[in-house]
Amino acid sequence: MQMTFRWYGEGNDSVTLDQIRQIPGVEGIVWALHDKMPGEVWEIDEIAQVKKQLDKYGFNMDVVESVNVHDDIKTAGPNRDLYIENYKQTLRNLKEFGVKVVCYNFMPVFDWTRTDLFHPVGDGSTALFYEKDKIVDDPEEMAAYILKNCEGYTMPGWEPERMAKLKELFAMYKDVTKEKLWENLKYFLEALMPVCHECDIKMAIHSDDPPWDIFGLPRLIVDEESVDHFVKLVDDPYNCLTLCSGSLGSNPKNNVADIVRKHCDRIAFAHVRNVKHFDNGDFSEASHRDCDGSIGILDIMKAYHDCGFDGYMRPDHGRHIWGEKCRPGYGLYDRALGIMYLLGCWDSLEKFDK
Ligand code: DNO
Repeated sequence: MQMTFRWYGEGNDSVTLDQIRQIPGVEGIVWALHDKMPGEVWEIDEIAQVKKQLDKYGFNMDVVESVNVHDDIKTAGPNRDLYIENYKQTLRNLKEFGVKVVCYNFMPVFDWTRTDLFHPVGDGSTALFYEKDKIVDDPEEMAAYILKNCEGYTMPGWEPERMAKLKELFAMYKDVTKEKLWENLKYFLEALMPVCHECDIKMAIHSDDPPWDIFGLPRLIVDEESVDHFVKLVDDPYNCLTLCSGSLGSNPKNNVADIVRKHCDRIAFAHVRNVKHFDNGDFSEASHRDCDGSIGILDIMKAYHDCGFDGYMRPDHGRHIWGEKCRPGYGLYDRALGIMYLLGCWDSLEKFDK
């Protein structure tokens, strides 16, 4: 297992590479060109700039999160083949810098969704929170809330340019049923696989967050059955998963450790975080410590270890602690504590659980 840390880029993150270097065990930076709109080619000189920044601190750039997928690809729109060609070119350009894994998602319109980005946890810290009853029928209100409360940062998937066209986006998805979305995903991946082989880059789909339909939009990667379906849909070692414990784990019926055991060979990238469930279906994000949430972080870490997981891992969203001002879920302090917890589990397993 190789530990990594997500960083949004110079001038786009409250956290610096110099700080990340001081967290024990971080080998790679999970990065992206965040000013690129879905569908645009990532150019060599743009990637080279990030490489230069990371080289200075000795970090690798093996994992990209995310190269976002254009809505025309998700909806089989008129320009999907053009955007797929652009995606292939981006993969070829990333290969020049040794990138090994590209994380992406296939969620319609929105990326991850929460109703409160700074919800008091009770100990003076705040965390991302999902109140089920708030996600009913007004996506515009949700988008306005997210744009207003993201501390001035652009949240991937919630780009103001896209949110301004929400009605058009919803219209594009009007006839996209779950079956159609699966078909469009298959078409996209089948087109990419030869290039993935050529470039030795794994495509790693992120689990849908939350793992159920929202605002009437279908979501695919939501439970064990859908993960089974996904790996068979395009049965290729380069068609992989970014298995996000917190996303899948938001549904109390999902046993994430079981999914890890079943599909470990297809997990290229592991996001590990904890979630606390409430009886009414709401959930709050929690510290990475097992007993602070409901999803069994220790079981998950043991499952990865038992399977000999040799992919990339990162702590996921943290709480906002010690008064830190940062991107929602992406401060320094709680994610650094998260890493220490995950590495503590891993080191113990390595030593005592051979
Ligand atoms: C949330 C992230 C997601 C993820 C994308 C991948 O914090 O895990 O936004 O990066 O869904 O495309």
